[in-house]
Amino acid sequence: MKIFYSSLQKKHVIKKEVYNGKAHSYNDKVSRIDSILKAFKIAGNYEIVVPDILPYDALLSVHDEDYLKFLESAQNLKNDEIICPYVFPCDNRISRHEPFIPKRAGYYCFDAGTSLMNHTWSAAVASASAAYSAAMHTKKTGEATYALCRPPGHHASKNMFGGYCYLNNTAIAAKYLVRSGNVMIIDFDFHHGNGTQSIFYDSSDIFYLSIHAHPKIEYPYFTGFEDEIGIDDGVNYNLNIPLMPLCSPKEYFIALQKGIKKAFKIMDPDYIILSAGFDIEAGDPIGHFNMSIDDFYILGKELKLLNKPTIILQEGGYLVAELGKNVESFLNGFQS
Ligand code: SP5
Ligand code: ZN
Repeated sequence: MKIFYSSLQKKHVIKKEVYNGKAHSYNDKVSRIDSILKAFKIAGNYEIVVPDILPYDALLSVHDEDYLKFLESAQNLKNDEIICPYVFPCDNRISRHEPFIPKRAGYYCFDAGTSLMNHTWSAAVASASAAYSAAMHTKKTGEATYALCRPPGHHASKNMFGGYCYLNNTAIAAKYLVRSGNVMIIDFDFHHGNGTQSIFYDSSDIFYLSIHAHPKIEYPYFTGFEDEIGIDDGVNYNLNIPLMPLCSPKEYFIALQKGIKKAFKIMDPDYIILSAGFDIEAGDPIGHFNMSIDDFYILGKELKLLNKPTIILQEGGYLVAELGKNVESFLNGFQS
């Protein structure tokens, strides 16, 4: 299988995230990439492809231009300088951003746990480029592809970053593919993909199915409830399946199959994009779904049975020591 990845993605390095008023070690560590690459190397049957930088129009197909310009402007930060938003314009969302100051970064952000540094832009663009190249390859050949997207994407909306996400890699790939057919996104990250949902909430050519921890208990808290079904043309093209933290893999697979069955009654897609979050792994520091390495093999196998051209995009997964093995087990199941 072809793996799309660029070493530029490693240059985004954030040390801390704020949670409950305290600084914790940042979960989206660079070592996540090393863990995944190491597992591919050991397995031997993966070919790493460095993506070309995607066209700017691909970014504009999802994100607002002023938001992109803002992210890009963080390139001017000094080494070791970060922007960590902490004031958010909730009642009255006016940017007042001429001249833009870092203290107003909350205009383009929804959580205080995600920061910017000078290489965030180039790393995020490289990550989105991996997704875009993977989508191009799958479209051309029908072969399944995997993009090692880091930073991840599914929390980023058209004009806000958060949840370690800046550019919505899945949405960018979906916008590219939808020009030649219907797209179903299946998001199995532990957290609800609020960004992806909002981008396609009124669309009927891109179906969003997400199975995730219940937002009444887990991040992102405000979205991911069952009653969020889409609006306008998009009604019934958004399907959220929230599960209780600590649910068993058995319950997880039953819920997933139910969701897939329901989704396929509404749309028979030409492409599937997997927002593949491995923070459903047992022992993940911020995810609590208890999936074992063998469960990931089964998950890969079940998704393969849908028998569609599939693009697999990395989202979360923070148990660095096991992450690579779990990703490889999933891809192995997918190719079985
Ligand atoms: C892509 C993705 O998986 N993003 C997840 C973002 C979750 N951010 C909030 C996590 C808060 C967890 N804090 C735990 C600190 C105690 N060790
Ligand atoms: Zn997650």
